[in-house]
Amino acid sequence: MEKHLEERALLVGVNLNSKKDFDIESSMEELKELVKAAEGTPVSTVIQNKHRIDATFYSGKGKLSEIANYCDELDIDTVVFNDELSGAQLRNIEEVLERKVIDRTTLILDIFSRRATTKEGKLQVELAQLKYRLPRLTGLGTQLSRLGGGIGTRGPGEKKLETDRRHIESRVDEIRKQLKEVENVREVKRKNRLSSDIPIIALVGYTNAGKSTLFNELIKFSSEYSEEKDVYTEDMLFATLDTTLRKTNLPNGQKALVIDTVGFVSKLPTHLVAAFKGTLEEVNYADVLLHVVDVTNDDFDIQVKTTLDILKQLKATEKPIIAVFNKIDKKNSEDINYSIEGPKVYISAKEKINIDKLWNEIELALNDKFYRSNLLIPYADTDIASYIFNNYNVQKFEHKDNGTFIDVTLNNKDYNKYKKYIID
Ligand SMILES: Nc1nc2c(ncn2[C@@H]2O[C@H](COP(=O)(O)OP(=O)(O)OP(=O)(O)O)[C@@H](O)[C@H]2O)c(=O)[nH]1
Ligand SMILES: [Mg+2]
Repeated sequence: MEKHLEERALLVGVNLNSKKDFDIESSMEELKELVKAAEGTPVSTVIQNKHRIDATFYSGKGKLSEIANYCDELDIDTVVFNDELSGAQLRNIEEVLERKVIDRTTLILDIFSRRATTKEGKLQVELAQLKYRLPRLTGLGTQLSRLGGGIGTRGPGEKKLETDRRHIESRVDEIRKQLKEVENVREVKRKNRLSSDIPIIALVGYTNAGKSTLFNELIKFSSEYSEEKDVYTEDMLFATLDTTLRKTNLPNGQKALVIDTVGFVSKLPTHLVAAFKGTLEEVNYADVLLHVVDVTNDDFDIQVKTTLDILKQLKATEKPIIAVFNKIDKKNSEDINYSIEGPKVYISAKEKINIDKLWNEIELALNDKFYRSNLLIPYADTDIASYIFNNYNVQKFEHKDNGTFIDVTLNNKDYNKYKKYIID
């Protein structure tokens, strides 16, 4: 029973004036982008200054009747709140506004649900959605009976939600079991990867920073590269969600793996972080993290903090992290005075500026792991020669009288292991 094809959204935020967070305008601007990413139409924005969030109505009750009037005037379908709402808040607000009410968490979950393409991704989002809905069943009850479609209605079917808690709980168990299986497969793959000792480079950062664009640039160095290996890039929040892993080569010839990961956002729902733990934990197995930052965003400093906070939650801040200030085709690097720990590089992934400098930093970060070596492997040890051929990009080789000569850059472990074959 939709009146129009578009879903017209009114955005509501409370300004708490806390200094460490995004200022309210930027936060609402981001909410607008999130609504667009969920294919809604942001029509207008309401901001209320308050000392704290109202436990009953989120904004004040007076403000809410004002919002109800706007809704009529502007022909609003859906009211989107900039924070997570409790079941009681949802119910109360909906009673006053008499239309669909969703919060920031539902919006993000909805976008994830649209973007997930792998079985694992889909299960993870559904798990997060169910965990979000479980304590809000009563709040959502009234709303769901009137829901037509659109944002927030994807994922677990509404019929399922109307049934009791137990039904949801058993679905949660079922998903957990299925996820466990997927995780086991992932674990096996991961073990294989780690045992081969090929270094792993993981891209992390705020959504829309340019991770996937850089990823596509970095994998071009693989001898096996073809365009269909590229991942999707778009000027849109959460363009890519599923983790992608591809082979590449460092300038020194060493093989490496690059991982593109899901982008972060402020107020990333905790259930989502928990549900995506399996995917996000990939960063823990990386040898170096490239923290991609969009310097054209006025709030990139807060985006950096948000990203580092989430990495801390994942216990991934012990890794070497290279700060990659991206999009310098649009901004002078001299104008970016931001101090950050560890190495940093200014690049443009899109215009391919300073990619070589980035590679240098990557090699440096992995440095203690690599040694250019000339080996002479006797024919009695051909299994070792074939191990090296299978796992490294050999620079040069020659079959000599007394064995195979190989010129190769070895990692630390193999260098120590095969020291006895090294010749000058
Ligand atoms: N001007 C400019 N734009 C860039 C650069 N790198 C990426 N972009 C653009 O930024 C937008 C986002 O790029 P993506 O690579 O999709 O970003 P992402 O970090 O993967 O984003 P999500 O997958 O949505 O988290 C796209 O429109 C890119 O074309 C750059 O160096 N300069
Ligand atoms: Mg991406």
